[in-house]
Amino acid sequence: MIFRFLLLSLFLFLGAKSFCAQPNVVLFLADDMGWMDSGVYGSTYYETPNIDRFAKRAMRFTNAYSQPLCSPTRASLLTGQYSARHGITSATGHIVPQLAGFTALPKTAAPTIPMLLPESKNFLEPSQVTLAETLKNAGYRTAHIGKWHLGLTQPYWPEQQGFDSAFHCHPDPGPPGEYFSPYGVSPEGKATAKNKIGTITDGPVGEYIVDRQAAEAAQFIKANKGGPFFLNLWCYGVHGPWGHKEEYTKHFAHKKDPSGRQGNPIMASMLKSVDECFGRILDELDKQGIADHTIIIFTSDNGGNVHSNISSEGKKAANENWQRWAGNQPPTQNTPLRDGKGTLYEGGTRVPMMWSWAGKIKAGSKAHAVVGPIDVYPTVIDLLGIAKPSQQHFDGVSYANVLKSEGSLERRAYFNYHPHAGANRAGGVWVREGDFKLLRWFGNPVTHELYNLQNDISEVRDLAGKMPEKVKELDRLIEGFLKDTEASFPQPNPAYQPESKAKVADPMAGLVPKFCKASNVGTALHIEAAGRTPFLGTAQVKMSGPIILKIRARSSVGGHGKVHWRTADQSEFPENAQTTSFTLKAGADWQNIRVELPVTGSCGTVRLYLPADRAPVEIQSIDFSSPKGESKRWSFITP
Ligand SMILES: [Ca+2]
Repeated sequence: MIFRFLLLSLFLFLGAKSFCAQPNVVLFLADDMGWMDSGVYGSTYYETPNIDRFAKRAMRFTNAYSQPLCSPTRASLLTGQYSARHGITSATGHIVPQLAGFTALPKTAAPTIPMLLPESKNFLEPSQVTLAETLKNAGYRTAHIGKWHLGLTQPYWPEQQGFDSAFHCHPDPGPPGEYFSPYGVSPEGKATAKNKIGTITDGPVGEYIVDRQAAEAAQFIKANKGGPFFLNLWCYGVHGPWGHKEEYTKHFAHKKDPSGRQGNPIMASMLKSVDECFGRILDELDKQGIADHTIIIFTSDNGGNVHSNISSEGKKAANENWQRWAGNQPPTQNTPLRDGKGTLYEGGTRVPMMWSWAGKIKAGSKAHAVVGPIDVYPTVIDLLGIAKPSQQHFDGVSYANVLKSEGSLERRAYFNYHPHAGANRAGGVWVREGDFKLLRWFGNPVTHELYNLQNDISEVRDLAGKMPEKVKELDRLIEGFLKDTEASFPQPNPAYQPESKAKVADPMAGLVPKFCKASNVGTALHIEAAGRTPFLGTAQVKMSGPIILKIRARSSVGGHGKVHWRTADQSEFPENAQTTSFTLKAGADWQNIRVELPVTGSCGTVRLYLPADRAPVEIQSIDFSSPKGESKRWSFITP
């Protein structure tokens, strides 16, 4: 009798304990999935039924941000800090970690380099008290599954940052085995490009790593259904080397996007796999009866990739497959957002973000608060009633009140920092306050762009010239941000010596006007036609293709222009070949025109034909760049 009484007490005690157990947390992070890359966010091409059904039980954010690249976002999610503070400012989490005491900003640079440029930290500092550590200290079982990208060597692995178990491998900008088993990961040794080291084990031949991630996650959920647990699933899709299931790809190859925006069947196939992985996690939570007792977060680590694989140059084997299915298409299109991954424009930083928690977060709701990866950690622990670890500095704030529909997020401004833009280019930082976004480009001199995202989400109307007071006001916020985070931001190189004074004095150096008159008026270059086919010629675009040309121009009547090139080994411009056209719209606003030049091999001479036959064309800048980081830029704005 006493025994039965004790047993009953024990049962009641355990029952009460499991009833009171903290809710579980699932953080699902997609790789390189853009803001427009799911049905619920507006894609009419990709098929994401699981993400879409999740939205029906979640709160969906319309103004959620990431950093422009993966490692910085990942570090911000786990630390609650801006990249300017944690120091991982670029996608360098797979590179050999720096030695202790390294400083991000060099003290000197060669006289040919105009700016001192900071170096990204290649690892997450072990002294950071991560979200995983805080949850583990609160009694959670913690698992990391997938891409880590926050440190190449063992001292910087997830097991050292609060994860009880981890399924991962290094180096890890992408998955092992080109997405398919055998993955060829060794448990021990030195990680190199050819030698993957980590805890990922082979599955059946041909197993797809994203499916395996789902299986690992389901197993973890089942094993820890009594909770509480933290599942950190960082999906390998949709990133290079673009391994995809051809049976899915075939389906999308026959599909047309009714909106005409997207149409890459490889991306669509890979997104379908990511969606299935997420769906399998939702199903497992349902199956174990714990879905309502789990906070689920879905987001991405940076904006959609619009620059990879746009020509057949480069990795031949990968590209043959890419070419077969996707031609010269980039992975995705972020329209209406400008640009993509790796840039500070909205296409690079605005991402999907959804949260669900049954009974606490209103199902099928939408939030417009400006939030980012820095806020996830403080928000999660606030929802769970776990105290902030006192030794951790937080830049992010909790928006639990937004999630619980109890209030709004009281934060004046949100920042995004990316001090890298290719070799010899300094990158920038932006601040968002309300609808306004000010970009500050590091350089000598510093330049600005100002947009009102409320009516210009595509960032085509730069208001910096029209609203100098607003620029000043927001730039003061940026100044405060750089100081507060102790950012190592680019500085003018005191040793810089321009090659020759003449080159500095003449912003047109290297540009030859033909059939036109070009005059530099200090704020722009004015091109007036003096013949039928006015163009600017240059032999200074000495870089290998593919090349991106960016022109900032305007014209009162607009029209069509084109770019014609010959390569270094061609003596003539090929007739009716090697041209790409572009459109300059009529109007008084400055337009940022982006032209992709599928140059094969090394570029020789370029002719930039301008629609100046009916009215002058004004140009503020011309900027050629290659994915390798080479660049040639002309700016006609006098500092
Ligand atoms: Ca990424």
